[in-house]
Amino acid sequence: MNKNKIYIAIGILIIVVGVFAFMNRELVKDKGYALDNAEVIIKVGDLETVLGYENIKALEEVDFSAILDTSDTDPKEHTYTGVPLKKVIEECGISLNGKSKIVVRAVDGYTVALTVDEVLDEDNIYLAYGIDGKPLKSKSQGGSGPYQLIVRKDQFSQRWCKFIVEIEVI
Ligand SMILES: Nc1nc2c(c(=O)[nH]1)N[C@H]1C(S)=C(S)[C@@H](COP(=O)(O)O)O[C@H]1N2
Ligand SMILES: [Mo]
Repeated sequence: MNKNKIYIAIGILIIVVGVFAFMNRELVKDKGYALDNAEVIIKVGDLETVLGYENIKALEEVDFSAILDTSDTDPKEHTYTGVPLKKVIEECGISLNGKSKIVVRAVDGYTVALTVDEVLDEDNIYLAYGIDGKPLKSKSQGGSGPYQLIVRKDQFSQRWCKFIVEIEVI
């Protein structure tokens, strides 16, 4: 048996193990931060724009307070991080002029409809990706993100659409 062949085989094995270790490191990083490949589809007619976390974060990031009140928890104020929903729509070159509603859809089929007036209202409707200084985790990680609609004026949080996948302007 040629000794060189053994060395070459060992060398290849070391490289393969190294590559897998590197890939795994990337996966582990994703687990801690769901936002890395979090995308939202913005739809108007046949036109679809896909926005990633970097596109959204760059719009007009703000921290704001909102009171989460669910059927099985007492009202609790949180600090959310996100961007006004109207900025997200504008970013896609969509004008709300003459439109009738904005429909927000989630991965579990949950759907929330908003009027144009509500979306244009100051300081009410946000696309959030952070809560109390931490990223919103995805559904599979036990969170309400990576994106959640926050309607500050909605007293019982029932329109705070979790796990958003698509926003359609109609
Ligand atoms: N995608 C999705 N979003 C949702 C819901 C849901 O079932 N699915 N429930 C709503 C309701 S009724 C409440 S009170 C808030 C908070 O829900 P939580 O109790 O799961 O935090 O999310 C809202 N958004
Ligand atoms: Mo609820």
